[in-house]
Formats: sequence, C-alpha cells, structure tokens
Amino acid sequence: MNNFSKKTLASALLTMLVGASSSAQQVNNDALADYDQRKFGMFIHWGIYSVAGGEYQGKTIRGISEWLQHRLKIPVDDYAGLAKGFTASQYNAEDWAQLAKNAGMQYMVITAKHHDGFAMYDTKISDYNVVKQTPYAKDPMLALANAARRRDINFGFYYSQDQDWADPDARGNDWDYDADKRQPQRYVNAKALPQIDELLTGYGDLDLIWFDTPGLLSKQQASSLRDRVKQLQPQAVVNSRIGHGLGDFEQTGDNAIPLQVLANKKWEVPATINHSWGYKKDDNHWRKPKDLIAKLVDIVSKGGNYLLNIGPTGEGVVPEPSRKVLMDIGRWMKVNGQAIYATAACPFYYHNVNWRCTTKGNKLYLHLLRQTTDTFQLQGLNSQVKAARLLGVGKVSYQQSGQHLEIKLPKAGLYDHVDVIELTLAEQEVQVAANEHRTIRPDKIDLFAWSARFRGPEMLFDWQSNSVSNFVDITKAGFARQSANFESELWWYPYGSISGKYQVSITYACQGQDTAGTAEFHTKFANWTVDTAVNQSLACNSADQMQTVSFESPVDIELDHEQLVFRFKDFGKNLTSFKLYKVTLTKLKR
Ligand code: JFZ
Repeated sequence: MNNFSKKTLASALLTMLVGASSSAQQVNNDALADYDQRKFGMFIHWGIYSVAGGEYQGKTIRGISEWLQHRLKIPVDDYAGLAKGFTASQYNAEDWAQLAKNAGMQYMVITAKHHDGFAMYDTKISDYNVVKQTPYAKDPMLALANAARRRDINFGFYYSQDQDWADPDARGNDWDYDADKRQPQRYVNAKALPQIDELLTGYGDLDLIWFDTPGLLSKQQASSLRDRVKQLQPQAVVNSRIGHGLGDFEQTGDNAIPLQVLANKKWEVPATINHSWGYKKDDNHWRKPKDLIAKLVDIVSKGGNYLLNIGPTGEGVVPEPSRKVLMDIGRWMKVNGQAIYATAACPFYYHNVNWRCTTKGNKLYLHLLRQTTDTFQLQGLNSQVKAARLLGVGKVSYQQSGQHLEIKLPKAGLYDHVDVIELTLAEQEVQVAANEHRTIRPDKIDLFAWSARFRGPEMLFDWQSNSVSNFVDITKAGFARQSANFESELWWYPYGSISGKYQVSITYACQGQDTAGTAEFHTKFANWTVDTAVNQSLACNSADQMQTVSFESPVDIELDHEQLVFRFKDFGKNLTSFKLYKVTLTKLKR
C-alpha cells in the first residue's frame, strides 16, 4: 500500500508526553467535546474514480479503487476522461443524509478532493472539477451540507492536502511529472490553501476538516493549513493526518482498534464496510451488521469514534449491501444509541471478548457481544446497583453481593446482535475495584482473534466458535484473486504500552493428522517493517477442541512496535481447517 510514513496514535501520544504540540492551545474544547459525543459518523468517498469502480480499459486493479490512477500510472489527461461518465443522475443529498440519520450516524465527512486532485465542488482555483468536467455540471456539496445540518448531523470535508496527482508540485504523480522539480510551497500557495479557503467559506459552518496522508509538507506548511481552518471556522476540528502532531484528534489506521482504553487524547477509527473506500465493482466482502455493531461498541468503550465509509457509484447510488447494513445498524442504534452517544470509556479491564462497557453519569452500560448462558457475571463493581434493564426489553433481575454482580437474562444462547444492559447506580459515577481498573495486565495479554484487524479480505470471524478461520495461501498458483491483495494476517495495536520479553502461545483448533503449517508472530514498526519474528510448527489434533501451544522462542516487544502480527509463514495441508481463538503473551522475568 502507501509507503508514506505513518503518523499513528502511539507516536502522537508519545509526542504528547514529551511536549505538547504548539497548536494545542488552539483546540476548541467545546467543538472537540461535541465531536466526541457523536461517536459514529459517515465517511463518503466519491469522485471520478467511482465511475471506474476499480476497472480501467479492461484492467481490474487490486486494492482500493480511489488509487486507480496511481496503480495504473494513468496520465492526468487520460484519467480526466473518467469525468465524462460522472452523471450523478441518481444523486440525492437528502437521501444520503437520511441514510446516515437512519443508521444513527451523527457526523459526515465527504471527499472534497482526494489524492487524484479532482475537486468535487465548484472551485475557482482549477478547472479540474465536478462542475467544469462532468455532465452533472453542478456542485453536489452545498445540498449535502444542508441536508446533513437539517438532521443535526455534523458536516465536514476530507481534503487531500499533500498528495495531488494532478499538480506537478505536490506529492504522488511521478509518471507525468518530475519529482525532483516539484516545489511544494508553490502547490500550497496556488492550490491547497485557496481551496481550503473556498471550502471554509462556501458551505456554511463546518464541523471538521479531515486531512489525509501527510508526507511532503513541512510543519510550517501544515500549520498554515491548520491556521486557515482555525481562523475561518474556529469551531471546526482537524484530524491528525494533517501531520506533524497538529491534529485536534488522532486517527488509527483503517479498522485498527487499540487493545485497551485510550483516554489521553480523542481518537477515531476510519473504516470500510467492505474493503475499498471508493466504489469498487468486484469488492463484495461486506461485513456483517453484528460485526460492525461490535466494532462500534468496542471502539466507543475504549474512548474512540467510528467513521464508517460508503462508496457511492458515479451515478450517485449507494451500493445496496452497504445501505442494508447501515439500516440494520440503525435499528440497533434506535434502541441502544443511548448506550453509545455521549458516553465515556469503560472503567473495567476486559477479561475476554464477551462484553464491553460504556458509562454516562450514574449509568453503566454492559454491552453483551457474545452471551451463551442466561446469566451475566460482573466482578469488581464497587457501586451499588439500583436498577437493571435490558434495553428494548425491560427490567431484568439481579443479585449483588460485595463486588460481585449477577444478572439474570431473559434468554440464553448466542444473540444475533449486541444486547445492552443498563445499570442505574446509587453513585453519580461508577466505582470499580482497583485490580479491575482499565489497563492491560502487563504480565499476561490476550490477543483475541475477534479484536484483530484482518489483513486479508477472505478471513472470517465466527461468533459461534469465537475464532477466525479461512487463512489462505495467496501465493499459491490459481489463487491470484484480484481482491486478495493482502496476506491472511491478524494485526493488533498495543499503542506503545507493553514493552518486554514475552512467551508467545496460541489457542487454536485444527483437524487432521498433518500440520497446519508454520505460524509466525512478529512485531512491526510504524513504517511497517518487521522487527522481531518467531515461528512455530503447529500440529492438527481436533476440529473443535481448542488447544494451546507455546512457541519455543520468546519475542521482544519494544515501545515503538506498533503492530503485533500473526500469520502463516509456511502453509500446511490442513490450514483450511485452522481456527484461531487467541494469541497469549506471557511476560518473562528478566
Ligand atoms: C488513506 C487514503 O490513501 C485512502 O485512499 C483513503 O482515503 C483512506 C481513508 O485514507 O489511506 C490510509 C491512510 C493511512 C492509513 C491507512 C490508510 N494508516 O495510517 O494506517
């Protein structure tokens, strides 16, 4: 994928500890608090790449569709031809905003200009825009901004400030232009700053500006963009992908959820429902509503926001599968949104993946992700419970003795969705026993398959077995699937908190006499280079009986390791029946 240096949460948090960024004083705390309370937003990737849908002159690209021009090194003059197919004939701003509303989304971010440099609004700075080049010939943005605001949905623009493949002075296009001759300052002055001004002055009050992929721009250049936002629209918050630690809030990588509660700084997970951001014809790996609801709950319970993407077509049609998923999430939000919006992170340590929690004043919400019995047990609660109810259902009975709480649920068995218990507490704020308080246990860390980011669209999580399966060998002849541009890997994000020497063990099931193959566990730096790797051959004993096997060699995890990765290095015959439940890291005494 992109080889820009990734400014991620961990390094940003480290910067914060070392010294506050110069712009910290300019953070509008009310605006940031408002952004925080909204929790769930709609991301929209829409551009002339949506017309191609990942296909160009008979070629289908791998990976995300908005990168089409870059992948195929299409000259700007040819790529501009896609604009002729951008009819937006079905585009209906009210419908998109209503879809966001129905899904329970409370903010919206749309691509005003993506890396291709094509402006999706009426810009006076360059003719390379939706009004001048497309048969639609109108500016779609004001109608959307207004439709969103009418529904109390915050509105903001995505603007690719650093990459602009249509500008010789910006980063990214080395097939049309000579990279040695580029002068970023000229691009900033002539295009980026004036376009940011247009966006900040022509579309009413904006709630945020979402910059993306810093790289070439200096701290001073990035600051000039940020200053413009703060001068013209002081209430608009800015994301961390502006670079140089200048954001008001942080971004994780797509679908990358921290292992634990991070409450030092506000953060957001941008994510897709399938794999691509821009519309892509052959990307049909639609995630299930329950998976997305569980991700939303997981993120919010740890202090984050979730920005979930749709990729409309060049006609302006939102793909039906994503529409359906959003409607499903919306039905859940109608009942359970009160346990999401304006809540604070969970004060408990998570022992497993069966539940998450959020709090709001004297309410404690227990989100049951995976509940197989008709009682729910909670340890370490020091607050007195006054009432308990299952949202959407009604009162449930409970027993509290000391720090132990037992709740009787109206049904047993695996739920289709996430069910939420609301506890009303006697105290104004939840009290939790010290040993249950929200940190990763430094001595023993469970990396559950459920909470990993999957790098490999074929991989499947199954709630029944609580494990992930369908590891595939994409290097094998005949498996050159267009969509499978990643290895089958599970990635976890410790975000800087767990350095030390650990024994690695994994809990899995696998059928047959043969081995599953050689599994590998490795650590990566922010720039995605592998640091330390250990591997272990894994035997297959049973299809359903989980077994735990320890790796022979320990692994050293350092503070600047940002990703922990599980994958297969060599594929055995029985990899197809392999199910991973978790990887456990046990700290070794020095
Ligand atoms: C960027 C874009 O390149 C992409 O096209 C899309 O717009 C997405 C929302 O943002 O892609 C990124 C940028 C950063 C990371 C991952 C994907 N990251 O830090 O892991």
